[in-house]
Amino acid sequence: MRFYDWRLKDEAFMAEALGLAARACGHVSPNPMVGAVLTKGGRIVSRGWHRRFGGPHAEVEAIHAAGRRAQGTTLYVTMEPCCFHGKTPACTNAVQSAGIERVVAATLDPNPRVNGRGMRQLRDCGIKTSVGLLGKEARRLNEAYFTSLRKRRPFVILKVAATLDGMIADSKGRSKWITGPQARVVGHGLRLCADAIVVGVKTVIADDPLLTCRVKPSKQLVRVILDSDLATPPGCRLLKEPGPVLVFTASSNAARVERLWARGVEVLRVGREKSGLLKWADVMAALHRRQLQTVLIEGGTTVASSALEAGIVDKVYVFQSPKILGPGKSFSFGLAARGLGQAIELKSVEHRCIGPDFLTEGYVHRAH
Ligand code: AOF
Ligand code: ZN
Repeated sequence: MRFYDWRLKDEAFMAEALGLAARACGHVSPNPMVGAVLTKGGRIVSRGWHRRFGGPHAEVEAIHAAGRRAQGTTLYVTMEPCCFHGKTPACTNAVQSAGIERVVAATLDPNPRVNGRGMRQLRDCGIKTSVGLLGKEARRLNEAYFTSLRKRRPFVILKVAATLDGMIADSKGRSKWITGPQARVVGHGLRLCADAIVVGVKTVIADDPLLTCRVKPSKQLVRVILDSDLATPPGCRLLKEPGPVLVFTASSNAARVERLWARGVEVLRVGREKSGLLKWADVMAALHRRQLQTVLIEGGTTVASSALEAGIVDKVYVFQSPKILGPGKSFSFGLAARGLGQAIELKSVEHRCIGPDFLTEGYVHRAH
């Protein structure tokens, strides 16, 4: 019974650390979100989290907040302390000099410069260690970081706002507005946690979107347009908005490239599939090289269905409004016909009601 009590406390402290870590969503990439809690005698002494890229790490924040009270504490941290000097000094040294007695980490750090060495170093200097408490939750929180380091590609989220019959626009291409304002706010929140947002040129022409993150505290995403023939209008609104824009193309039309360069756009050439569409693998490789870990695809039809068909989507968010539209543009229109046995079946599915709308969230590939 006593053991059971401790286990519950352990979990509560780690859950607290995970909550702290999540506060940094959108502000630390390509670093992971990390939270830390120092405890003594079953009580929290101090808290910390990695707040911004280049800033102090979670453990250091917690140690700093505790001051001399860090002596003899247990550290609950959502990822193994780092053991190398990057932009900031190694956390293992800080943990050791603060006199921390025990370190409980939710996961190891997949960064090859750490990857178990942090915990080993702590053990070697007599600190009690354990790894794995709420590990699944911690891996899920940093799913983009783990995917980027382990699979050497970005973590890809597809976001769709559709009617009950799966339409993302009417037959004339109009998509404003399918879901209600509350669902749109949640959809916008996805941009906060993303590093890049991807749309097709048809969406740029039809909707003239800004593709910015307008929830607070806001941040700049890299805006990406897939534009085989360089049809992006140089006068479109998103080019007037500050922040990086990447245009992927298969065209070598120098005049069009220069017109976009003049607007501060970076134009990158990639290969074409037999279908004529740009090669997703090339696009993903380029985004990975830029350390963009979370890539949010916002459609339309060609982009959404070709991404699903290419198997590059990790997670899907479908916001569904209770409307039946009849023939329009369905987000899966470009998928090859398949039998029910071959349908793309989401895993670890969660559902939420948002005002009158309904959100289905799930993973295309095996979840954590
Ligand atoms: C930790 N605690 O809070 C975070 C860690 O350049 P730096 O010094 O900021 O180091 C970045 C690396 O540190 C990052 O790639 C990852 O391996 C680790 N992140 N480690 O001990 C933290 N954010
Ligand atoms: Zn560190």
